[in-house]
Amino acid sequence: MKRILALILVALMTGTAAMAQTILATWTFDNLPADTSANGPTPKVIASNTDIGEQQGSAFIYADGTHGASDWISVNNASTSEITSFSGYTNNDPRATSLAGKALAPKNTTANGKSIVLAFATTGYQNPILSFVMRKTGTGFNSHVWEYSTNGTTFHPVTESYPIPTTTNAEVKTLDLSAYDDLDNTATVYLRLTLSGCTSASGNTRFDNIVINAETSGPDVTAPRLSSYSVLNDTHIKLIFNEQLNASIAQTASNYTLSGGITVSNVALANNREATLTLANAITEGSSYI
Ligand SMILES: [Ca+2]
Ligand SMILES: [Ca+2]
Repeated sequence: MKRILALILVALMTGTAAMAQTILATWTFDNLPADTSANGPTPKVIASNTDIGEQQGSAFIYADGTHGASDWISVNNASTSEITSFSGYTNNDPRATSLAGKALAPKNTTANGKSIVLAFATTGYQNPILSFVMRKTGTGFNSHVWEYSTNGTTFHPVTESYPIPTTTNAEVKTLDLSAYDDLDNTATVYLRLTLSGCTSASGNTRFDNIVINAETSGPDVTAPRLSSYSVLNDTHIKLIFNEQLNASIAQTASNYTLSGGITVSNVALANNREATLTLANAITEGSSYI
């Protein structure tokens, strides 16, 4: 058994460009009151879930006339009501145990042209993606216009869109906002949805399981660390790293140095984490290579 007591890798390796998605904020409306319930009317400011996401209880939906939103009429047991809740959905619920609970439901012809605003932070994150499940009644809002802002005052159009359902089935919708770099690493992002096309007082569109995902911001500047290594034979050493490697850098033999005059002639990379080095000169049993 050959031993290498210590191995110094003078390798500048950066992590792979593939970055994990993080849930920033979620609204699942588990117990959202309806406009006919004893604990109604439906609130016009709704905090994000406190059971999932980076921003628990600190991201908000506004329907109260602030932050660029319209002031929706929310009253109990009245035909003037423009916002309520209905039974919800499990589609797009990011929690380990999904719960249908309730769904937020803007309604009424009087609300045509009104807007709700989602406000959240992307500090330390980039490329936000919005997703949700929606269900439109036959006379519900058939036009959705999305805009974005970084100050809650000046809104810019989001040109991405999704087809409005032509049936009353629940459908999951996604709005990829990665192209709007103003929304990367920003203290407050405002997404505004303006609804129109409702054709009856009871016509409504239900929204549930609203999720904001994003990627970690900026390049990964922490170099991979060696987790373990094994000596396969006197000219081959296998190195296992703690994270994925940049393939082109990891496969460059000159990025690896060993002491004792040992040079690396070839690198074979497996699973982007395991580098098997072929040594130009054989290592000697019992010697130390530092
Ligand atoms: Ca729900
Ligand atoms: Ca971006």
